[in-house]
Amino acid sequence: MAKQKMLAAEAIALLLERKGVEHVYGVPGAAILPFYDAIRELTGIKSYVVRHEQTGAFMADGYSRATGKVGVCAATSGPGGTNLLTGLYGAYMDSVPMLAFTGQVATPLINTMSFQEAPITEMAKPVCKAVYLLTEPERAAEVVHEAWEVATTGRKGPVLIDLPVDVQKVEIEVDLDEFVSQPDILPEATDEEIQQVIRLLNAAQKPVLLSGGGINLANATEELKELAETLQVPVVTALMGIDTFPNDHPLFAGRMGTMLNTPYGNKTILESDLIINLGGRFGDRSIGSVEVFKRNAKIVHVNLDKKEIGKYVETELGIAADVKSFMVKLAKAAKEARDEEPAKLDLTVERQKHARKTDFEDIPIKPQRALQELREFLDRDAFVSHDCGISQIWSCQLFETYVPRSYLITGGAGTMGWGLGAAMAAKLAFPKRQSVNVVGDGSLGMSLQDLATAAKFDIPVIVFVLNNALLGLIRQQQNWFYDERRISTDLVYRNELCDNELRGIDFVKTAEGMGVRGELVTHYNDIKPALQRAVESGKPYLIEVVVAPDAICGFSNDGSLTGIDYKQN
Ligand SMILES: Cc1ncc(C[n+]2csc(CCOP(=O)(O)OP(=O)(O)O)c2C)c(N)n1
Ligand SMILES: [Mg+2]
Repeated sequence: MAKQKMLAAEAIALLLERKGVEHVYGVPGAAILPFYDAIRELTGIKSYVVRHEQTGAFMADGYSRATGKVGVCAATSGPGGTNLLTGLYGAYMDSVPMLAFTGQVATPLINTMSFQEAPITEMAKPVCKAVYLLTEPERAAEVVHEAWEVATTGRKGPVLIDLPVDVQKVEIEVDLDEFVSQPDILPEATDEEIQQVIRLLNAAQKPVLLSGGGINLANATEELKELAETLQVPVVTALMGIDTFPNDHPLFAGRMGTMLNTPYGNKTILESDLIINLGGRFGDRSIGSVEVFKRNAKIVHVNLDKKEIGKYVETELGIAADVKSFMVKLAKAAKEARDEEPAKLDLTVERQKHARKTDFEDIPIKPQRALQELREFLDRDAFVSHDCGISQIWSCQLFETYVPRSYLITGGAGTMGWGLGAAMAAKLAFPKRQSVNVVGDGSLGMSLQDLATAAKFDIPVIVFVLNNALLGLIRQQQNWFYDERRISTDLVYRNELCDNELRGIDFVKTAEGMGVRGELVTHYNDIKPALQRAVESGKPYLIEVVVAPDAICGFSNDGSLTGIDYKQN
């Protein structure tokens, strides 16, 4: 097609639509209005106004994690943009491809401390894969195209594009056909590397595959299953790989971590003599003390980003390559190298033998029991999103997953307030699947305003609040590591309108004030009926579960994989 005349903002909006963008999440302001106007006038992209830009970024992030596509958020200049920063940081930590558009003051006002001017590209740079300040209007489409390529190729990540308001309004001539994405060509493991892995596997008594977040990012869960079944080797998942392998598969051994673990997952790692890390990064919260984790085991580390290899853990063999093609090649080479099929391994009985207890009958309800009821009720492919806290840790210890990209979690950042936005975006992308935000009361306090977004756009998410009226995780740390010296972790308060000893905020009343139905649950037998009503309503729904404030979560108290008392419940 020939060049056409349009505003720079129009070129951006049209190009986003061509690239398949369906939604923009954000809050407009004067400096980003040309962008919003073009979205409205020229595209079928649906704009969701949120009640805090941070939620917009969390929605873009959650959309991307759930779909594998690029989530897009937008904000105005100054505080609008700075409100996106936590969201960008969380996406960067977990290598999530997303685009953030910010308005900027008019070019002549930049660097004059003018109204709502913030140096957003400089502020966002350390937490983005790339940042752009659009100064030449005729490059608008080119810059967006480049940003898209950067976000989606190699190790993925968020990209911010700052758009001065005057630049958005300049008429340019552009041919949008020039900006078509090309397939990403990734480095592949060499034949020699594959043979080295085969030799290490042959020499090992107890090899294990450790699955990280890169397996989801590479859409390689089928290849992982194929590889594990070919080798008949146990699979342990790291935090970001939690939903990369069906948790009822005979080869599933569990989860590894200092907090976010299952007993059998850690045991399998600690007894292994060869750990093949597939697309993970040996996060410190996963491995804890390197000496305890590594012992005498040999390590193979496959990661697209060679900066990750050998960063914390000494590695016998580091392979900077695409994990998907690596697994395909390794499975093929393993089949060729052997004379007979390996014996079939079934870890189901062992896994169940080591499982943590969940069927508590205490009142107030133990969080473990609440999560058991939730898992039993939900469909296998339901989305569950998380914030940060002891509720999140319990979920990571107990809540089984079966379907890739269904377990949404802010892994590297651990951001309170993240899960509601993520759950809403997943539900928008997959309206037929259930979508639940499992959230603590403290964390919901950081996203609460966006229940109004769920109500306004009629997004039938379920908000499952585990209310212990505490910053529970921090309280447990005060109890354990600071001799019970408690400060600023109690969320209860009293006055003539509010006297909820075990609840702090009355979330049911609060939700109803925003047009979201709510129910209070104090007995575990009432959880499933409440969930049933939530699903049948077809509306956003909040279930406030009052949980025991003194329930203790077993996680590492010395920072190592062995420093865990699994009986502590
Ligand atoms: C934005 C943010 N601020 C502070 C923290 C530190 N932090 C981690 S967990 C936690 C308590 C969370 O409380 P709640 O959501 O009620 O969960 P609980 O631990 O009680 O289950 C805090 C304050 C954080 N992770 N994120
Ligand atoms: Mg709490």
